[in-house]
Amino acid sequence: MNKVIVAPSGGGLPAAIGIVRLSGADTFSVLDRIFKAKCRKNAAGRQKNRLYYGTLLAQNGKTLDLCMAVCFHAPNSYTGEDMAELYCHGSSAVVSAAIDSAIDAGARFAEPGEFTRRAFLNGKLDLTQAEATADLIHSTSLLAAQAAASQLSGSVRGEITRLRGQLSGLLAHFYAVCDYSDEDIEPFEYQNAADTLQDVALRLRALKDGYERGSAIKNGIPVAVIGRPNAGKSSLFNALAGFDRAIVTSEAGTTRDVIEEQINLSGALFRLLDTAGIRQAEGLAESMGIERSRSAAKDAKAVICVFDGSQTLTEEDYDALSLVPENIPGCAVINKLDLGINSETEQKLKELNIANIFTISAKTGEGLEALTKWLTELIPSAEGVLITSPRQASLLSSAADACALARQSALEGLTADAFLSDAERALNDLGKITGDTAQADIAGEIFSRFCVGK
Ligand SMILES: Nc1nc2c(ncn2[C@@H]2O[C@H](COP(=O)(O)OP(=O)(O)OP(=O)(O)O)[C@@H](O)[C@H]2O)c(=O)[nH]1
Ligand SMILES: [Mg+2]
Repeated sequence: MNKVIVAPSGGGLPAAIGIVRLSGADTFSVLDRIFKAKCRKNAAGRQKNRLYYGTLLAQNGKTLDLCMAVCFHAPNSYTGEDMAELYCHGSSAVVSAAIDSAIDAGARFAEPGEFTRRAFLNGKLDLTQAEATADLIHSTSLLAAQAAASQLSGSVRGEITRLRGQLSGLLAHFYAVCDYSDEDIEPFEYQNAADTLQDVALRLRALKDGYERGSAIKNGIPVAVIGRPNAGKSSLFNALAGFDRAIVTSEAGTTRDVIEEQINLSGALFRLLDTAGIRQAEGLAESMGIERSRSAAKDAKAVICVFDGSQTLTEEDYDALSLVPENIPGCAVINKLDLGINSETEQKLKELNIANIFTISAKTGEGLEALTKWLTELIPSAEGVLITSPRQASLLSSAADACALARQSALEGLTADAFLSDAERALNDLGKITGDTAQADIAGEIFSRFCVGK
């Protein structure tokens, strides 16, 4: 029998409300020792899923708080066990004393993710939904939250279960033909099997391909701001961030390191990266900084190359431009519009056939709207079943590869062993995604990423 666990489940304290959560077979007796409902009924006598007002008692029996409590009865609770939640006044003293009281009454402090682990073990959710729960808690943009919510409601689970069904149906048919060859069973056609494996592999690869979109939605879209010193990179970075995050001075070479700030645009998270100006470095720190600018441009999903529009172009400007990778979206920003734009600079940049050129003033904010609009166009589509977990993406790849090998064996008429072992490996990989065949250590790794109380 699972011991009762207790943990704070609300956010940072102080807050209006502090939440304490209990789960385990003896939850209601622990609750009865620490919470006395005003209606005088004990937990078992009260209605399920209903809030009751009452008195919360400290370890010494004195009144600690006047609060609300609710009981959820197994199996209709988050964990699938008997559960209770206390809604106290959100003081850290009250919440920690409430937990001490519960521990004194027989509970123990929960480990990180232990409530969700119990939910998983009780079949309330699978590993994709457990991962989605963690994603939802940590989401910092509307789109990330919606992607996690879709997975939590079973989008990945449903798709994987369907594909597993196709594979297991195939294998069951194969075994049935082998084991009961004298029965009246439809013959096993390798060509049909190869077609099914092809369908499954294609779908698995499509899901895996969505990981890049999913990961950008979950973790944010990294956008590097590069350019020669004094072009106004940090000024633009600050204007987009909405506050003076990076130091701006009239000295060339002010920014020495990559500075990151997260911004939300149209419900999506962007990770803006301000960088050191590109030029012949004057010292070790600057040259290391410039190396980091190069890496930031290389690893970003989009690059904004900033030019001082009031000046003529220099070699350094061309060096900066050469750092924009060809395979990702890039744009040129002609800055310092308020000082008047040098027509030669503008002309030369236009002649370079850069697809997106924006003329702005980081100082006055003029022209920023068009640049922001360009950024929002980088937001990947969140349509369809979106994979956001690297663990799931790698298992999808491995399962797709195994399906392709099984298909090849089926088509080439190799031994049944070769076909079987690959098809079973694919099935096993898909089982690991949902947790049906996950080893304890994988599940452990997932739940350790949770906060206490979830
Ligand atoms: N008038 C005007 N000045 C600007 C504008 N943008 C930046 N500046 C000025 O240009 C100078 C350099 O700006 P920064 O934002 O520090 O330039 P940077 O590209 O980050 O420079 P480094 O960090 O040295 O590479 C500062 O004096 C800014 O005030 C602008 O739109 N208009
Ligand atoms: Mg700077």
